Amino acid sequence: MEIIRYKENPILTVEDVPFRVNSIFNPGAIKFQDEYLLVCRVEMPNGRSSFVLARSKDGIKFTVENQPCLTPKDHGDYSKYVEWGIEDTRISKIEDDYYLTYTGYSKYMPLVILSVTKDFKTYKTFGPISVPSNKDCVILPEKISGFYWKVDRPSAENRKDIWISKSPDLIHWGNPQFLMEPQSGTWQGDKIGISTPFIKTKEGWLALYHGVRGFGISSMYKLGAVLLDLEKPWVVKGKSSEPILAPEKDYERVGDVNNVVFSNGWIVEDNGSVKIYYSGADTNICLAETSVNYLLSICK
Ligand code: BMA
Repeated sequence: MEIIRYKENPILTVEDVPFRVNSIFNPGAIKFQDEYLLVCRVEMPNGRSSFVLARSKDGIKFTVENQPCLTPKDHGDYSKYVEWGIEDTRISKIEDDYYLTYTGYSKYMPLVILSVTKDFKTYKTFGPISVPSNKDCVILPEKISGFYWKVDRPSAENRKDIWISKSPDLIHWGNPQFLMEPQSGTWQGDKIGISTPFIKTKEGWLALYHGVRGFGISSMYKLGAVLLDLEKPWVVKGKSSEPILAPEKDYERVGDVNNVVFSNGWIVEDNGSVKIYYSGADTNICLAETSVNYLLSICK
């Protein structure tokens, strides 16, 4: 199975949100108890983002809750790092806890915030786990060689590469190592970032990443797949040479930011099929289906 868009995309738009927002997009995704959960980014009328939970029994038809589940104001002493909003969470289940890594945006520029929940009702924040500028952070779901591992995208001068670092406790991170860089003159020529959390497969850690190519004042966001070594996650075993999903449909081409497909959440089913939740043009939430086997085949 290649990538198949759900025929009734988008599955969520502003019309499905029971309070006033400019847009709903870029959700983290997880199965929790007997439900599919999306922790969606909602851009509020003032242009700053918060998160709201959407629930579903089938992974397709979602109901958005009546109020945000996490806002910049919930960040206590760390509020100054999220004053301009919280964006694009990734969710990693580690033992019995769900860790959210997301962008905190403020005058200090984007950095990575870590929060944790057990029940998607109450959240505890640990504040920043990076200095600015950094975003697109995903924590691997288990310890490897005795450490936790995070993959993120620091910006240094004009470089936008993906790096990996490790931690004994999820709070203190070190030993950063370079992982991947943009490929000049291709669909991923200007910047890249990890999109979804990593799925453990027999062949390695599998994730989607986004590649960006600028065209004058605009740019195009597409998705590819990458495979990291299981025991040595600082080794890239393979990646797709071509994008697996690119802006083609009207709902991906036209919106608040044109020509964007962006994902930070997916769910693997027991039969190896994968539901990719993604957003078109920073304006909606869409669904596409594929399989672990297909993604592995294109990473070779
Ligand atoms: C990235 C992030 C995403 C957004 C994407 C396309 O830098 O800010 O939130 O979806 O750009 O605009």
